[in-house]
Amino acid sequence: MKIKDIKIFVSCPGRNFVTVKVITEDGVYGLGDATVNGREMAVVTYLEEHVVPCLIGRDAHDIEDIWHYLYRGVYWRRGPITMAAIAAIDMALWDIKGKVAGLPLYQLLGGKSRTGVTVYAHANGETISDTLDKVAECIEQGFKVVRLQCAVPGLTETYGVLGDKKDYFELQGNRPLPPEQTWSTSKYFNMVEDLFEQARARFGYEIEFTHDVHSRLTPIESAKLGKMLEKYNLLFLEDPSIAENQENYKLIRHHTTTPLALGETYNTLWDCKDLLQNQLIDYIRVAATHAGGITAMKRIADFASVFNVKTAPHGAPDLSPICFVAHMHLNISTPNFGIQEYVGMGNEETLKIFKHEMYLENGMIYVSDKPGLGIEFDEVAAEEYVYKRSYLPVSRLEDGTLWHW
Ligand code: CS2
Ligand code: MG
Repeated sequence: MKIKDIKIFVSCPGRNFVTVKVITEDGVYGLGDATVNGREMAVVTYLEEHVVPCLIGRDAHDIEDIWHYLYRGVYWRRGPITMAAIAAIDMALWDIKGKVAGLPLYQLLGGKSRTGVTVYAHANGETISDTLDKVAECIEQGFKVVRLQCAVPGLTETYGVLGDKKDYFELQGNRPLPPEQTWSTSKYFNMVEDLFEQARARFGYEIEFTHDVHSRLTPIESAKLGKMLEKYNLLFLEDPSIAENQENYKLIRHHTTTPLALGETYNTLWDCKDLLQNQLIDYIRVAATHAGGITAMKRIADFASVFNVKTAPHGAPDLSPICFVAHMHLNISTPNFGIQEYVGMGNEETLKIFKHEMYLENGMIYVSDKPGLGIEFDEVAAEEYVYKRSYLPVSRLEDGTLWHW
C-alpha cells in the first residue's frame, strides 16, 4: 500500500490548525494533527522540505519503520517541531491501517479497557466566586472532575482566564506579536489557597479538582504550594515548576503528597524517563501531536505503567480534533489511562472543518466505531479560514524579568 501523496493544510477557524493527509495509491487516506501553537509554519516547512519527499513510495503499513526512519534516521532529532511532524504522519498511518482493517483504531491498540473516557472540564473566573459558579455549571453538566483557574488580583491577565474572549477557541485572537503579561508569585499565593478553601467549603469532597500552575513556580515554591493544598485533596497539581529540569521534581516530591502532573511540553520518552522511573509524578500529560504520535504515546504509557504513573493527556484548544480523537482511541484502550483534559468539541467553524461522532455524556466521552480514527476533514471548508500568524504570550515579573508564561 504505497504512499502516493501527502498534503498539508493550515486553517484558522478561530485558531490555527495544521492538518496532514497521507494518501495511498489505493485511494485510502489518513489524517494527522501537526499543530504547534504559535509555531505552526515551522512544522509545515519541516514536513514539506524534510519529510514528505522521503515518504512518497513507502508502504503506509510500515508504521514503526517510518516512525524510526523519521526519528533515528535523523541526526537533529527530538524537539517540538520534529516530533509534531512525526506525530502527524504517525496518526495518519494508524488512521489508514484502521480503515484498511475495517476497525476503529482502539481495536488495533488492544481493544477497550473501559466503557468510556473520563474527562475533566475547565472552570475559569475573574474572581473566586466567578470560578466557583463555573464549577457549579460543570457539575450540573455531569463532570466529576474540574480544573480551577482564577485571575490573580492585581495582575491584568492570568493564564486560564479568558478575559474578553468569547471562548477558548479565540484565545489566539489577533496576536501579530507576542502580548506581554505580568506575573507575581506572591500575589498568586495570596489567592490560591482561598480558591480551594472556598471551593471545598461550597462543593465538599465528592467532586475532584485539578489546578494548572503552568510552570510558574520555583521548585521550593511548588513544594510550598503542594503542601498548602494537601488538605484540599486535589486529583493533581499540574506543571508546578518548569519541566526541563526533571530534578526539580525530586525536591517537590520530598515535601508534598499532593499528586503531580507534568508533560504537555514533552516531546519524547527521554524527556520524562527519569521522572517516571523515579515515580516523581503521578500523571504524565504528553499529547499525541507533541510527543511523536500514537506509536510514541503507547510506548510512553506502557513505560509509565511500570511505575504506577497514569496518563492524563493534554487536551487544550490548540490540539486539533484529530489529536483529540486519537487520544480517545488511546484512552479507551490504555490500561493505565487516568483522565483526559477537555475544553469542548470546538467552536462552530472548527466543527465545520473537522467532522466526527465523539459525544460527551455525564462527564465521559465515547468514540465512534467507524474504521480508523473516525474523523473527516473538509478541505473546502478549511480554505475559508486562512492562516493568521499568532503568538502565545510572553511573561515578565513585575520588575520586568522574563519569566515562564
Ligand atoms: C494548558 C494549555 O490546557 C493546559 O493544560 O497548559 O492550554 C497550554 O497553555 C497551551 O496548550 C499552550 O499552547
Ligand atoms: Mg497545562
